[in-house]
Amino acid sequence: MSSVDTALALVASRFRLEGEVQSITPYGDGHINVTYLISTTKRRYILQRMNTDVFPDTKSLMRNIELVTAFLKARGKETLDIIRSDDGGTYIDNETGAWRVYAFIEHTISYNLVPNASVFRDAGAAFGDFQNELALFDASQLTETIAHFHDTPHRFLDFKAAVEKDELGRAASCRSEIDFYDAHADVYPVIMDGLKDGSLPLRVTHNDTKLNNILMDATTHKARAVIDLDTIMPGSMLFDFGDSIRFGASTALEDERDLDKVHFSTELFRAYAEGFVGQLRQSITEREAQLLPLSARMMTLECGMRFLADYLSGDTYFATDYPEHNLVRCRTQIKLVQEMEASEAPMNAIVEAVMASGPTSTAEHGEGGAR
Ligand code: ADP
Ligand code: GN1
Ligand code: MG
Repeated sequence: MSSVDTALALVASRFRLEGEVQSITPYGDGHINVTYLISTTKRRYILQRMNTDVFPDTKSLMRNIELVTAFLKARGKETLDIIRSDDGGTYIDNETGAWRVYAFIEHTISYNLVPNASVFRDAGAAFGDFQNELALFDASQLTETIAHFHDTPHRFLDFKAAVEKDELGRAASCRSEIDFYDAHADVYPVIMDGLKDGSLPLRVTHNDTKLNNILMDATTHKARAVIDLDTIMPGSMLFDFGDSIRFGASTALEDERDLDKVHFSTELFRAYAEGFVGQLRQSITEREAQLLPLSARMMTLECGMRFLADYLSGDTYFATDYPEHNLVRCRTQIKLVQEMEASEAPMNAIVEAVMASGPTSTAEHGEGGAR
């Protein structure tokens, strides 16, 4: 215990942990919360300092998670298990921030890069299944944790404001990236307009479906639990599909500097679509299916402009490891959008084929890699 940071040890001591704390170390690759792994003499836990700039209403955030995880547990699903604080609450507040603890979900892996198509197909099925579960959940109980989260036109206005302000004088060095987002402005309203005019159904969605927000079993590589439940809110199924493709159907990491390594893989797109649509065949509408390829582009455009806006504003939102980190991330997103644009016809054909086929079994497919 002597090697454990005193402030962290003090936080940990406020939760009902089994065993004596042996170590508390930084963990995972999330961009928003600060995550630690606690090892005690008995078991392991995840400790998180929640990002109260991003989620100012901690009480409502934790209430959402409490409600959703209780619901999922009752449905027999493996999910986050909130460890109570000494006063029986779901989190604590002190001068260092707002903190929560989850049971560590053992014997799992979260990937930053898809290892093979079959894992990605399974992730698609798990997020599709998660969507089905949320459809049974009474959404009126939920608080909206971040307003306008996937409102792309709204994100574009924020982006334009960051360019205009150019707080650090960085805009001149990323003119071509800024121009790229300006040139795509006509695409941004498509999903939001659909939600507004009713041509797309409003559902309850996860909204942050990147691959490292799902834990796969370390032995079978099958999906075990969908995690990072902070952004569960009303939304479009297209947000969940598109964001998974943005992150997972790339041949390289989100922050790969060498753009020659960054490619959009139509085979990974196919694998994910098979898994996701395979679960949602009963509820997906024709219009949603038609927009699946566009949703991938939309979420990649949106995330890229968020990275660039954060770069221009001084890296206050996403965690960064070096000064150009957000710009590097933005560039991978642009490369992916360009390749998605060039792949529109095959993507449409894949969706048509997936919609026309019956439920798919993972066993029918090989372990084909990317591309
Ligand atoms: P962020 O909001 O910053 O992305 P996450 O809640 O996604 O934070 O956690 C960051 C990472 O920590 C996840 O990608 C995952 O690898 C790991 N993680 C989070 N919760 C658990 C858990 N209960 N069990 C095991 N690993 C976890
Ligand atoms: C953030 O929290 P994390 O790292 O799983 C972000 C997502 C972005 C993603 C980009 C609450 O996800 O919206 O798509 O980074 N989450 C929030 O990697 O803003
Ligand atoms: Mg996360």
